[in-house]
Amino acid sequence: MKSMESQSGSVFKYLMDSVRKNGAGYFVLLDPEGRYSLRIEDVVTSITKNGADAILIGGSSVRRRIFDDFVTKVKSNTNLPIIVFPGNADQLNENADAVFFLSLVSGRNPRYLIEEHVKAAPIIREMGLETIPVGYIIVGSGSQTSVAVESRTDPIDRDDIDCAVAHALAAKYLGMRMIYMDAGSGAKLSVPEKMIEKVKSETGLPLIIGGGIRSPENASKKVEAGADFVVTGNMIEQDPTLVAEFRQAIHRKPEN
Ligand code: 1GP
Repeated sequence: MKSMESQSGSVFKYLMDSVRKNGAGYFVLLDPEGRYSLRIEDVVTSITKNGADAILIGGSSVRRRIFDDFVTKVKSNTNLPIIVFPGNADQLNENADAVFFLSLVSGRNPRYLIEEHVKAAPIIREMGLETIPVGYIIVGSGSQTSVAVESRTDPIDRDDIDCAVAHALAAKYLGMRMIYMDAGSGAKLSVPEKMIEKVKSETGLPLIIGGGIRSPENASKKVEAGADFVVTGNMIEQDPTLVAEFRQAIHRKPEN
């Protein structure tokens, strides 16, 4: 079991400090079942060298053994914080530094609103993992994505900004500390800037944006609209050296 210090919010504090320092933070998502252009050890070394702020690990349906082996490999090749972005309660590992305790608030599937959480809670306590409560909102992206299929939920209409705001506010009032709006891995269309602007201004919560972000320019637009963190997955699977360009586009000094 980890020390009490690791349970008191040190990863969350690190994330907020990096936003204060750089204007916004950059997460790389690694899927244990991803198709990488290099050995995973080399991918992780490159991500670390090129300066992402944290590594997220997760996938819609990864099994426990594959997940555990993958986290162990990533951990032994980086000093960046590793945050679990779990598809289910099997995706937990004590080598991680924190877990996004996600509630899929855009859906109406009890499994992802509370059931997996009840399964995961005693395991998380035993591992001593820091939990970061996150309201997870899937946004329509022009075609079906695996997260919508796996979770058996409908995404929020990408033009319905009021609906996104209502869901994000509900997550805030339930006590969640961050909002993650995700168009889904490999999405054709990323989360619209107008939706980002409004959700950020109406909730004031730290906002993570991911799904279908294929260029540093697009990542930069998300930050200008109000994203505190941008996530890329697929692009880095294909070419980990792109981390440096994405980081430069996302990191910017705050005005004061
Ligand atoms: C998916 O937001 C992440 O949950 C990352 O998406 O793989 O499209 O970058 P991409």
